[in-house]
Amino acid sequence: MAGHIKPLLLHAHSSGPNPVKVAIALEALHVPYTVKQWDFSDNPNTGVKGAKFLKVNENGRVPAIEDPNTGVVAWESGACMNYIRRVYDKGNIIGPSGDSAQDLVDFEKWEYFLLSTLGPMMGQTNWFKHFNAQKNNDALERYTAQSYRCYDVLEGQLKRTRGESILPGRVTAVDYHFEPWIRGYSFAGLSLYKHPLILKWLGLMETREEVKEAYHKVRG
Ligand SMILES: N[C@@H](CCC(=O)N[C@@H](CS)C(=O)NCC(=O)O)C(=O)O
Repeated sequence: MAGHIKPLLLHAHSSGPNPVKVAIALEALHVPYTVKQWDFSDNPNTGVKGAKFLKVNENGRVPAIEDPNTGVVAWESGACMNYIRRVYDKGNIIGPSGDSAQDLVDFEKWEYFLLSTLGPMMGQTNWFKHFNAQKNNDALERYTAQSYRCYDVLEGQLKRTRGESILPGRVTAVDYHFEPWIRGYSFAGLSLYKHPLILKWLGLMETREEVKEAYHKVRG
């Protein structure tokens, strides 16, 4: 199938977590793609807040994808992931492993939990730990505590599979959503000492071919 597909263009950044999850999904489905790296500046030619990139994503964030096979442009990692699944995962390799109404809701609720809660809490933890111009311990403590709260929720879910995958059955796109965020735990100043199943799950994810190849292509 991959032989008939023109490579998608994945707009990315060399260290941000969100583009990697899209690359992992493309790797898992053997969909060809090329990576274009951007920086976080407003440089008109190289930055995500510059005129060139804003024509692709007016929100000035990566990832974004352009698909020459369909003409579709997508941004927001959740929209990119779901587009890729709808168009390129006809055999349901990375989607929900069951098809009951509960299976579909379970898949979406874990996607949305990462997109709306765990990712943003860790993102703010990173911001107040590394980038905010003034030290703000209250904010750092608040987002650190919220990140750990999310880790507790994830640890509880992983008990259902003894840390093999977030949803019972097999690894899915849900695991791909979480992987780059959880992998960045120590950069955020967090520890996995109290979350042994998350640590086990992360170790398993790191051994997977689609994960290794995605990091190789996006981060070099
Ligand atoms: N909700 C967005 C978040 C995208 C996002 O914040 N991406 C980061 C890189 S991982 C970015 O482009 N940051 C640029 C900036 O903060 O200026 C998604 O899931 O795609």
